[in-house]
Amino acid sequence: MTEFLTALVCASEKSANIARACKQEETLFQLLVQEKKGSEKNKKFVSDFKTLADVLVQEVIKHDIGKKFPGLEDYIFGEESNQFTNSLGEKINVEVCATETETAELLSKVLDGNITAAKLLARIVHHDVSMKDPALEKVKVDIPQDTMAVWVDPIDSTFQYIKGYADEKPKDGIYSKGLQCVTILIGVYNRSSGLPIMGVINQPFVTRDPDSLRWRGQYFWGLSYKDINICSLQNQDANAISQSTDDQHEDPRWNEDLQPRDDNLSAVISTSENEAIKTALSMLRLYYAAGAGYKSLCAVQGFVSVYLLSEDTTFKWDCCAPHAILRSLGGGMVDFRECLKRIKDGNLDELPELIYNTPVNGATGVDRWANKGGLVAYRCPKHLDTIMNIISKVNLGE
Ligand code: 2IP
Ligand code: CA
Repeated sequence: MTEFLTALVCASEKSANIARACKQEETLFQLLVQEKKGSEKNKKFVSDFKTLADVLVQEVIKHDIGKKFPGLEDYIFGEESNQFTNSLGEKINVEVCATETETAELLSKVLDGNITAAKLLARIVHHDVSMKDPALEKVKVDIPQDTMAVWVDPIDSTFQYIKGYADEKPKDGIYSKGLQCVTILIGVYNRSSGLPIMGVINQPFVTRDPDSLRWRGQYFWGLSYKDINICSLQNQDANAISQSTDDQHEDPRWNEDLQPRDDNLSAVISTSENEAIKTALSMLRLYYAAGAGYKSLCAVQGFVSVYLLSEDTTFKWDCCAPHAILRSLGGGMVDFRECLKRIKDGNLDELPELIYNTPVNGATGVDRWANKGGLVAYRCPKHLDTIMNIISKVNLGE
């Protein structure tokens, strides 16, 4: 498993390089933006965009993982279709070709003949990223490849990516908008149970060097399989994992040091959240932030007790990776409406975790993979319980 998780992290790092490269050159970036239409479109937005970065990143992840783990490429699913239309109206299927030169030629068609930009991107696409992460090397778990499938969100918060605000100031570590809200999400789930197993969240834009104006990013990973729970944050947060490989069998669910220390409950929500929920949560420390992946990351990092969304505007690819990481930390991601119902019925013994292998009955297009009942992402089950109890007292006006 070391190899598999390392491959996911490497793919996310290569993807982050592509995301940063596409952003670096504003004129190039303008060429890349294309509006999504029809069933591809998220109904939440008046217009919904995909960028060449989204499409290329998704193809790179599919290609790199599929090459290392043959057979898995047919089980890697993503948000984007790989078709792109250039300004001449030509439809082009973006893919990683056998050689850098061929990829550059293909990309130059999408980039209206801009061969310099195409070559630059092709170089990154074909440049192998290697990784020295001692924590990753300790992950010795055997998971049969044919039980796994993957959800990819190549660029979450495309809107913030396109806007590209670089000078936002965080409040208690949380950015309400800006490039910091952009994430790349790769989540692995079990094909038959639909439960998440492992995930990588890559945040390509975290700090910017004031002289070179170049961005640096960071990544987080987690694995939760049978009784094994291991997460990149364990080393940073609490130094909880010792050098022995056997320690990965210690379940961090019981490690208090890994739980958010703040008893002062908090939540992060979308600015478009239902007013009744906003009012109910205003008794907590309440933050607003863009990006489903980024808000989940705030819960992963323990910046907030929960990320809560009452609407159906996130999808499987938004949640699988953060959900796996939260599970590895003793938390999870549940269906908001089902959770509310069970709490009202006094029956929250079993949590309604989100699952990733079942489409929404009768839905079409992207809505097939929507998280229909909304979601709550949490690290500490006790905090989830308290916050859901608060919400259960509120009339949501439905
Ligand atoms: C979006 C993105 C949005 C989010 C929406 C997601 O994914 O994360 O930011 O809305 O739910 O589906 P909000 O920021 O209001 O939470 P994408 O950018 O990949 O379409
Ligand atoms: Ca998304």
